[in-house]
Amino acid sequence: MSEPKKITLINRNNLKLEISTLGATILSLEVPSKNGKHINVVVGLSHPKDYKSETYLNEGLYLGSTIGRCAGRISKDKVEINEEKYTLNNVQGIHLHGGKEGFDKKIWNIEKVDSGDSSTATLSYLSKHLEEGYPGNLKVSVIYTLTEENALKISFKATTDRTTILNLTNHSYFNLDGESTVLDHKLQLNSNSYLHLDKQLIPTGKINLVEGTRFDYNKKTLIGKKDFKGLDDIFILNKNGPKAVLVSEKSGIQMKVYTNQPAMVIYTPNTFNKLPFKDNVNYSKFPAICFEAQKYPDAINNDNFPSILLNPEQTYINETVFEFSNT
Ligand code: FUC
Repeated sequence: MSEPKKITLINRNNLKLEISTLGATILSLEVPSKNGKHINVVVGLSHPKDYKSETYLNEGLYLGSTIGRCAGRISKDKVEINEEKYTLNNVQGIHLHGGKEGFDKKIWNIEKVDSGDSSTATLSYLSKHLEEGYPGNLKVSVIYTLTEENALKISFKATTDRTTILNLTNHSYFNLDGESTVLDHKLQLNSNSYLHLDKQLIPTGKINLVEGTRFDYNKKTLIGKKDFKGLDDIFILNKNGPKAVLVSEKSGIQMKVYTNQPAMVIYTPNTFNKLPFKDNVNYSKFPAICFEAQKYPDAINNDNFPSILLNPEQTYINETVFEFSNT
C-alpha cells in the first residue's frame, strides 16, 4: 500500500482542515475560538502513518474516517439485492462499518485541491464489484469544503454499474475544547424518535419516541447529566433546522450540524486507550462525541426503513455541514 498523503485546507478566517488520503480521513480541524486561540475540535493522531499501526487499528475507533460501503451494523451475513444473495464480510454474522477493509482503510485518489477562496478538496475511490461482498463497481467521491461562514461541508457522491447498497458517513469525534471530556458540553438533537436496538446494537425494527426518555435532547442538555451512561444510538432526524447543536462554554465554540441524511448515530466512547494523539493532548472519561449522519443502519433487513439501494441510473448524494461560531 502506498503511503498516505496529507492535504491541508485553510479558509480566510483561519479555519484549518487536514485530511489524509488513507480513508479520506479528517486528521484535524482547527477552529478559531473567542479568545483568539485555535482549537483542534476533532480527535486525531500525530502522523498520517499512525493510522496504520496495529495498536490503533486494534482499537476499532475509525477516527475521522470515511465509513463505507455501509456504516453501522448489518445483521445477517447474507443480504438479498435484486433477488441475488451476497455474503458480506462479517464477524459472527455481523457486518460492521463496511467490513474487514472498509473505505477507512483504502488509499483514496486526490482528484482536485483548490486552496483559493473555495478551499476544496475532492478525493475518489473505486470500489470493485464484490469488494467485501458488495455487488457493483462503485465510484465514490468525497468533497471537503471550508466555507466563508466557518463551516466544513462534507459531500459524498457515488454511482454504481449494478444495484448495490450504500450508506456512507464520516466518523469524526468532536471535543470543542480540544482535550479532556465532553461531559461539560451541551447537546441538542432535533429528533423525536430513535431506533430500538438489541444487545448487539442491531436495530430491531421498532421505532421509539424520545419523549420522557434519556434520549430526549430536544432542549439543550448537559451531556454529563445525572445518570449519563453514554450514547451509541441511532436518532431519526426531524426535517427542518439544524439537526444537532454542540456547545462548550469553556472554549465558547458552538457547532451546528446540518444534513440531508434521515438519521444520525450519536456515539460517546467511555474512554480512549493510550494513543499518539495530535499535540499530545490528554483525554479523560467521555472524551468525545460522534455525529454520524447517515441512513438507518441495517435498512436492507428492515422493510419499514427507508431504502439504501443504489441503482445504476441514480447518483447518491449525501451532504453534511458542521458550522462553527463563538458564543
Ligand atoms: C460507532 C458505533 C459503534 C462502534 C464505532 C467505532 O459507529 O455505533 O458501536 O463502536 O462507532
